[in-house]
Amino acid sequence: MKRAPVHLAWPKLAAVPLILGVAACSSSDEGIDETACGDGEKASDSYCVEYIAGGVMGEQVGKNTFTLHVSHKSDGSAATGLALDLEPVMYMISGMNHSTPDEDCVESGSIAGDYVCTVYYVMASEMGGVKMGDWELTVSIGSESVSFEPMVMMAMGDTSVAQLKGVNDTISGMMTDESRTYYLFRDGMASTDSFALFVAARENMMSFPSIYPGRVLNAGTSDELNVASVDVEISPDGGATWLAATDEGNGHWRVSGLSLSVGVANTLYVRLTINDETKTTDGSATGQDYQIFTVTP
Ligand SMILES: [Cu+2]
Repeated sequence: MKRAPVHLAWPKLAAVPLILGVAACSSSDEGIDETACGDGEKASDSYCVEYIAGGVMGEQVGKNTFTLHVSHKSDGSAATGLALDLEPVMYMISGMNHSTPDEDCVESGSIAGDYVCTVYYVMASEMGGVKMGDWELTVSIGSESVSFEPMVMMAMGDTSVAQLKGVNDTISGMMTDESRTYYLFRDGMASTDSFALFVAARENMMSFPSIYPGRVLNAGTSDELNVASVDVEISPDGGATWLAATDEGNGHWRVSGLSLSVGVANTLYVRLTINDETKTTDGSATGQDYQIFTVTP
């Protein structure tokens, strides 16, 4: 057997400092360099950001509350008093990229550097094993930002989100006008007495503002809608009686006085009326003018 030439089997003397240089660099990435962030943290110029999922199930379609822990890259200390801005975008396989509603982040009153954030996902990363696209969640801190790639699962069990559509309430579509879409998200767990919703609308593919009286949608465009009145109503008895939900601010609505059965799936009808137009499931005037939620207190 022929021996390999020495210069191929062993590094030349001149290559040794280069190899040592690489080795020194990788050891600094493992903790000696104090300006690096830890495993699983995302780094911006000044900060390290850790994403702490809100539940063991990870992210799902519907309401997701999670924590971002922010520390100073320079010394690892908790970074307090920051304003964090969220921008979720789904890059669809189909090419139809879009955002989803969110409520940004609120600084924790108990743990320094923790910020509690809420995103309402309208779509799963994959459905029934078929990939729909990839979510990217960009967190901006001043002029700096980091991005996470949450895997959003389909929701199981109780209804997490449903849509209703405008009838004469339309926005400009790619070809023709289309019904404005409203999203009704289950807002936390129901009790036997009360059930809460977060209501948002789609202004365009990248803007999903919450809905409450005084909100102006698509301001300054031909699609502008001044939301003067909002009625969110819930029927626990198949539409025989309707209970008005209370406006809790910023798109949060809660109905009380329900008598739901604990531990079993109850059926609630949910109706949305804006400026005296009741939204329907298909945007037609004769369409079903409520959505059905399965709720297990
Ligand atoms: Cu999507």
